[in-house]
Amino acid sequence: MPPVTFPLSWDIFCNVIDNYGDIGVTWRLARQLTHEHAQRVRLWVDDLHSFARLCPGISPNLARQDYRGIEVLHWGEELPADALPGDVVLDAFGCTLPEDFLMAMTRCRRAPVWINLEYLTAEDWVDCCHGMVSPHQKYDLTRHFFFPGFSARTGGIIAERDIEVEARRWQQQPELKSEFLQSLGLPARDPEALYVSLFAYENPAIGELLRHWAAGPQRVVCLIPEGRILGDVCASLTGQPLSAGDSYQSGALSLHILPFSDQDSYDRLLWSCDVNFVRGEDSFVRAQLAGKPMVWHIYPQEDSAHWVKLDAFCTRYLQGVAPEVQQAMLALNHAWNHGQSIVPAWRQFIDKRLELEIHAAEWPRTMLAGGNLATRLMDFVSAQRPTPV
Ligand code: TRH
Repeated sequence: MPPVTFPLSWDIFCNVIDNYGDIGVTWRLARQLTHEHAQRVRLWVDDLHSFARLCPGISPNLARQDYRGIEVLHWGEELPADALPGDVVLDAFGCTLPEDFLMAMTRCRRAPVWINLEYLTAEDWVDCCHGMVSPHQKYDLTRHFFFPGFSARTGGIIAERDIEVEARRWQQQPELKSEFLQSLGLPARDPEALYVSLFAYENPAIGELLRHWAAGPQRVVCLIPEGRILGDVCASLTGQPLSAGDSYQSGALSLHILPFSDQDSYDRLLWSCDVNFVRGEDSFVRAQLAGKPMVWHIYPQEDSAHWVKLDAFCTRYLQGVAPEVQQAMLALNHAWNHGQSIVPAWRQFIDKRLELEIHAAEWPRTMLAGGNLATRLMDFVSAQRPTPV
């Protein structure tokens, strides 16, 4: 199918459930469709305050604003009267489209391509479910399920066209890393230290890990963006509350609390570290794109479905890697997600750091072999809507 060569108009709907993953992914997609595929994007977001945290240029109190070529609308109770659906309507992560908007979709001369963007998983079943359709029960509309994933038969992984090149360029220039750290008010990079970024949910294992790092002998610089792990961090140190700008030194450990930054700066943080602890969905993908060893705090689900997802990812990620290296990665990810027995698992992981580094540096190419998510989405839309109206 030839690629779409004309700009389509897109409506992307994002309901921020909690945390930053939903808005993180939709904002990234909106940017990519606009800047790399010349599409016209309207992004509807129900919580602009969360949005503004990872994109400080957004004004949380405006009903409508243009930012970096994207029209951002506050998705409130009532839709603006002139909200006519675009050529493509995408609801992210199963959010429910407003009834008025659905009705407006039925009135379009040509029904919009309607896509539900699902959460990312490495499980095999997505190969069969990607692209499935579901007719609307009430209206003459068809919804398509678009599953991100790691295989050629899925919707792929969200990643900007040049992200690998940018990350490598950054990592090959130690002075860029040092300048970046200094821009955060931190000392220039210590070439002897291990740099660890740590973005995670609450986790009782953090105290044990910090004490282990403090005991040395390896110097560790631990950089923690403000977030849910801070309570456990401060409980395990002095008990005093911690906030952005605070630092703590104990033995071989230097710990710094960073302000929550915009997405691009967060990438630079990941590119500047040797090991990245990440969580959820989007930071998990960014750590893979950074090409460095990583530890994933998966978003916990009530029915424990996250364990299956964690293992499915590890199996896919570690294909072709020596068994003892696989074991090291698996053990640390399990220990971190269980919130216990972290030190033996950390030791094992660090022991295999070189092998894990080599693998992590190769992984982005494997993962993006069939094209990134935005490219596959454009192809998908082309297939549904091959000619301009
Ligand atoms: O915030 P999260 O825990 O989001 C989660 C997951 O998406 C999960 O799948 C979903 O079900 C749940 O929310 C509701 O983690 P995630 O996905 O990594 O999103 C964090 C976003 O914040 C990501 O886009 C990176 C960005 N970020 C910054 O921009 N600056 C920062 O300083 C940090 C730490 C993160």
